[in-house]
Amino acid sequence: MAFSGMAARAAETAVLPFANGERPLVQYPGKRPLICQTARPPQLETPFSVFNEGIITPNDAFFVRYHLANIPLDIDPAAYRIEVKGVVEKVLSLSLDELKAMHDPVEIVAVHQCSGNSRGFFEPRMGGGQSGNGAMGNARWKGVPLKAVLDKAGVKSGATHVSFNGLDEPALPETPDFVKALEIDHARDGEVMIAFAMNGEDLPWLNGFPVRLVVPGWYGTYWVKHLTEITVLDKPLDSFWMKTAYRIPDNDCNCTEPGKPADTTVPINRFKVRSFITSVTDGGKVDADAPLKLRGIAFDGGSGIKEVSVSSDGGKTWQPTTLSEDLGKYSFREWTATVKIAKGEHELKVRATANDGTTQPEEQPWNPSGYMRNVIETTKVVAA
Ligand SMILES: Nc1nc2c(c(=O)[nH]1)N[C@H]1C(S)=C(S)[C@@H](COP(=O)(O)O)O[C@H]1N2
Ligand SMILES: [Mo]
Repeated sequence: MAFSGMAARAAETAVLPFANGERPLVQYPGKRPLICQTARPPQLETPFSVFNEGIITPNDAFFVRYHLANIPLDIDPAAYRIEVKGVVEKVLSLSLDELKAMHDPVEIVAVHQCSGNSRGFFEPRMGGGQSGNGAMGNARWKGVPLKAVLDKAGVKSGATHVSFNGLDEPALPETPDFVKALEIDHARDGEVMIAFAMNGEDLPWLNGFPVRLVVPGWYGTYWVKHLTEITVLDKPLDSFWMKTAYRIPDNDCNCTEPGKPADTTVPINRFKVRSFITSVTDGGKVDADAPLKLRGIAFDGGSGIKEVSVSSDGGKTWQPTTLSEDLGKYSFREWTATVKIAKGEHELKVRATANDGTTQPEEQPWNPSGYMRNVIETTKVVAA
């Protein structure tokens, strides 16, 4: 199967709500027009209005992120193999059929989110993709538990980590290949999955066809696409993408003073709790003195959403919202509320609390890479 790798440029431009936020809309095969961050490799962001359409993000609207310019353009599913090697009893080379036959398929609804989702909102700004809030999505993933594959290979004692590599390769020899690792217990928790389907269809090409890793509750950097190599290790992975990139300050706020490097860092891990209003856009006009229905989404790193509150007076007072159907602790959770506001300008705010007791900060702590943004969001509206 071949993928053209070419995008058509849509007529419109998207404007993300921060300085230098103009982006072309581009349409790749299998995708609707999406916000283009970079073309080579493709880095596409979901227009935020998509999150108001439903709790599941459609495959053709799902965001795309790659690091290396040479993305796979030709994949033969019949010849595709996943190698399982390293500190194992038996090296495996699995075809897609063998993978699927290994275990009854499991399904999980889980949010996938780039570490740098919302980076463009940080003040002061930092380098890296200047994303709005669309480097995230929620899908129903179907696949085989990674544990079943590791058990089949037989993990030897002394194993500490498992690394994951996909088909994409650096264009230049000096660029390090994109390889990521999880600790062995995490890899064998039964939830980490080798997914072959998303929302009832094959994975879209740009989201990792034919198989990708799904690491529920963890930032997207671990969700390796076009997965072909699984290596069981007896020491941490020595890779640029683990030892230098995708690390966060090792302190309670995972933050530093702007411009100051962290004393010590750790690999990025679980999502911080977030929530958004999706039914009203910033700067929108609403009716004064009439019931205003609000709707939005919330999620966290896997404890599940306990409650979501909204404020229509800039955070002075808060009222509870109603949570809709629970699709599982890793999924977006829809919330709704009705507020009434007088004529004039108002700041709507939304704040989620997770079952683990964590909630969102009023001020966004800063970190040098612009990861893990989760400040209480503010949506300004004018009631007339
Ligand atoms: N093979 C491969 N897998 C990858 C990456 C990559 O560059 N190559 N990027 C990672 C990062 S940082 C993110 S945020 C997600 C993006 O997944 P998506 O393109 O399906 O949205 O893929 C992850 N898996
Ligand atoms: Mo990412």
